[in-house]
Amino acid sequence: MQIENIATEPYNDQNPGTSGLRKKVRIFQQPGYLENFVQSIFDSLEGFTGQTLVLGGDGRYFNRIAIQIIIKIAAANGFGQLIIGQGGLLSTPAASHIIRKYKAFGGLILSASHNPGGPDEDFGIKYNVSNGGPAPEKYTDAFYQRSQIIDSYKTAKIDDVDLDRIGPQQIDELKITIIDPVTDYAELMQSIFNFNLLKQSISSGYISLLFDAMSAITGPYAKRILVDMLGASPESVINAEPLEDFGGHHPDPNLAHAHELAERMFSADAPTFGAASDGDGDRNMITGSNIFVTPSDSLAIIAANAHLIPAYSKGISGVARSMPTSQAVDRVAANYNIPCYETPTGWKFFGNLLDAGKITLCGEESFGTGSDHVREKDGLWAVLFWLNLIARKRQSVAGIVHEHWQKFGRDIYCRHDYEAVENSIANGIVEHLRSQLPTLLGQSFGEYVVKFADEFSYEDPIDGSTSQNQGIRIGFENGSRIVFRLSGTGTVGATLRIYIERFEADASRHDQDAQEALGDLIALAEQFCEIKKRTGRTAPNVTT
Ligand code: VG1
Ligand code: CO
Repeated sequence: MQIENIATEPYNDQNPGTSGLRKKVRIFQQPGYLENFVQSIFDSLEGFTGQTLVLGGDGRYFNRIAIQIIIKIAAANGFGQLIIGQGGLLSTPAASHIIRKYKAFGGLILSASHNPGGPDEDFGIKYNVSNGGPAPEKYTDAFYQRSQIIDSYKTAKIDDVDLDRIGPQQIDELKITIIDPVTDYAELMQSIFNFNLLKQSISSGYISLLFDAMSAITGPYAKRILVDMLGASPESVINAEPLEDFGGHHPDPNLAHAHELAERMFSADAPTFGAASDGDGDRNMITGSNIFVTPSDSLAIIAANAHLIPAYSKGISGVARSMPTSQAVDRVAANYNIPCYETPTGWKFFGNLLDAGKITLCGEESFGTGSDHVREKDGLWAVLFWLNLIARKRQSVAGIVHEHWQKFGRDIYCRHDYEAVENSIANGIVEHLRSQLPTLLGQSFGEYVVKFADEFSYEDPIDGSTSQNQGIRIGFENGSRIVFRLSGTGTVGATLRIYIERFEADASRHDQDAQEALGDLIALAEQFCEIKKRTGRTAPNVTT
């Protein structure tokens, strides 16, 4: 194999965010841009000579081109085997599973997840380590450091690889194995859930379902698992064909973006269960006939009922949630007497807890839920979990949710996103919030008395690593909270996220609309951050 050393100039913006490096496609298309970042990753790693690298993406625009580039760089850097999903496709949770199952050294996942795709939209790349999870910050920091001084990358002079022919191919000392992207993952799901019970519940008509793949990666996974294996009708999976531009939509599973699903689920002849996933298949939105389950509630309900699912029948060791996720799961943990960890936003912070067996389940308010079966959040896993729960409990989604609130109370919750805010304004807002923190303690705002006001920092209980500035929190004596954070996944300006929650114990008040029930806290949030005042906007871009 002939290897070339290509001279290159560093780019100064290759700092990975919450979940890998995300930029506009046109930025990735600059000469050497992708090459520099991939070589910076390999330069920061040790011991991979002859080892296996997993490679796949969500199929968005630039995926196939990027994969051919990466194959050549990986070959030149001495990997022994590349395992690649057919057509260059792998969902994020499937990639995590394949890294673990085939004991790979790591993997590169090409995705900008819920961000739109296409020539004028977003692309992304993320490195996952040998446990199958996103590289922790000490790795991503090293990649960035290296990218700032890189002066050459290595590439192998080999032909493009046929990504569509399943099976092994040998190129000199490098083995390339193209695998079906779905098979291993489907087997894993079958080992976790009661597929026989699900088949019966679907064929008898007890469960009718609708899954929106949003023209993204989960289409082939949902068709194989829900239709072929569990017997759902082919029409129950919509937008099932992965498209390079996701049909021009945001592949983001929420009521605003999954509107086709939302309309059906809130109509008179709604199916019993509806769900959607995102661009790379790690997020999930759960709905039932005329009900939407917030991701924070979904995590709590999953934790409370895990013993009903075959893989978790012996119980769960503990749970974790990201800081802005509601405290609903904390109540379940306290009730079951198991630990509950609070981590910064991003799945990379769950890896150590999962590896150490401290937690079995974890989740985020941003439509992410998962367990120790992989080291990523997993959209279809959450869908199957809910289906298994409905079948096992013989209850509707609404029935399950209301029963949960009866027992634990309801943490009424919402998130407001202000997208593409000018960076200077966004930074000004953060500075303004920061400046108020020292004086807020003990102050009263109507019925709300400030109990704590700080910037969240985290010390990993397993390796002792610390992460600062992970969001501004204002907590009140009655358990309510307002959290402010800037997004680390956007590609245009800054996105301010405002997370608001209040606990309601009184079951007669559980049916309130969240925006109304949180009205006074929403107003208080504006008083603290002044986003409307400073931007002239009148409403958030997205409310979830
Ligand atoms: C967002 C979510 C975060 C999630 C991340 C990656 O990050 O808030 O909870 O882990 O996206 O999800 P941020 O920094 O924009 O708030 V995915 O499905 O886009 O990889
Ligand atoms: Co995603």
